[in-house]
Amino acid sequence: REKRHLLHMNSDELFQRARQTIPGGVNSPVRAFRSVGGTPFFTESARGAILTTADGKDLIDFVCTWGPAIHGHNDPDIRAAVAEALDKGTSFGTPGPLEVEIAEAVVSRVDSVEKVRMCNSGTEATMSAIRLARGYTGRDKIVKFIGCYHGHVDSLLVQAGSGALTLGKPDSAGVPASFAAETLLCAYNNFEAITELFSKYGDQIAAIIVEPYPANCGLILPLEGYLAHLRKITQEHGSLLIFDEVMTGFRLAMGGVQEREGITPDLSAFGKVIGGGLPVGAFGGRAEIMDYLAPDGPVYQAGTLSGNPLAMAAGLAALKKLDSGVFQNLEAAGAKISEALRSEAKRQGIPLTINQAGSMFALFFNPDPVRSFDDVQKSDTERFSRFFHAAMKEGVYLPPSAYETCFLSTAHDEDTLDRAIESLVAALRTSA
Ligand code: KE4
Repeated sequence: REKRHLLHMNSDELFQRARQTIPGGVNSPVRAFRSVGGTPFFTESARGAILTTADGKDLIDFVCTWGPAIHGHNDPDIRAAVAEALDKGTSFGTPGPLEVEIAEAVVSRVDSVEKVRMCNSGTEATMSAIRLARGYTGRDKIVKFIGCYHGHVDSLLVQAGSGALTLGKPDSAGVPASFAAETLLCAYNNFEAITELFSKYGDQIAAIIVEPYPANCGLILPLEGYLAHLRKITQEHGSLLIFDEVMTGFRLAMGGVQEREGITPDLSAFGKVIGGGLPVGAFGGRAEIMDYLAPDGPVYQAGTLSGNPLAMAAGLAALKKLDSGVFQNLEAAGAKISEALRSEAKRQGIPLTINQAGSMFALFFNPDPVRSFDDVQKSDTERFSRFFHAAMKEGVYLPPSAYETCFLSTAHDEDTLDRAIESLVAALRTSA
């Protein structure tokens, strides 16, 4: 009776109930709608580009579960692959053939990756990558950029983006000052600042970790030559360059941003798409560095469910469905919706800047170009909140924070996109 009852509650009832046993009523802060206000809706089911809420509403989804659903929700091929794996059991705690298959699938798609290790989230991937960089170089300092978010790793929750930024507390409680002291902060897209940082600390810096296209403070694109500058300066000082491609990997190109920009990082972190909707993270790079990992090397890293067959089956199915046509279609869809909204905002005299790359785009209520975290901060987040709720009324679910990025999937077909554009244009007008 209890369970049946839960399934028939509406979102408000579920949220009140959830808050009694789950902190904030959510299992991840950004889902709580704190930054846009109101109470979150609960999702009952999802298919293609549509989320069906516990209130029986269908929403066109531009969050795509924060990236994984590049083929849309409930993709039949991914579902079939998981069902097939399920028949054989769920987790063996021993190596299995699917792990070899997905490792080879990653290595064959990302030039900079010679060896890769699976884990269970993007956070584990970045946490492991920085531990490996410290073990490999024997150095302690890590450089991250203000506004970038790499998961809830203690030493990276310093001036982080995403939920940390949304909550207005970029630095998390519970992180000892001694941990944060090993993290050096820098402004993204500022050539001099990173050069100066390295001239001061270069020989202590194990690595730079960077979202090559920062997507946890809205979406920011690199200035011409900036990523090459990071590559050069790390090489000059014997530090590693870690690309956090948890969001962009296998989404913005088969080989992610490193393929788009022609930059070879030393290590990369992956997640989201590579799990096909199940919990997966991964990190990889040159064999010479990856071989420092236990059991061969001195850097310990582990995970009970790392490489579990269900998640590997989902991830493999998602990777196998990716081809150049998918990326071309997603690029065209991203450009189409961005262009449509830019021209409508212009027509309505609304100060709206949209940064877009492939199937990712971010909306800033800001009359000027947004190329740095400082520019992001000048955007009107209050207006974003009004727009978010107006879009919801029109049946479109945008990320519930101005510090996130919108995602498209291959399920956002022509008709869905046109309906979404119509709704968002109406929402621009009603939220003026
Ligand atoms: P997870 O541990 O949440 O799987 O991945 C952490 C992570 C690492 N690196 C980047 C670039 C990321 O964007 C993320 C997670 N992204 C957020 C969305 N901004 C996940 C959503 C959430 O926190 O609920």
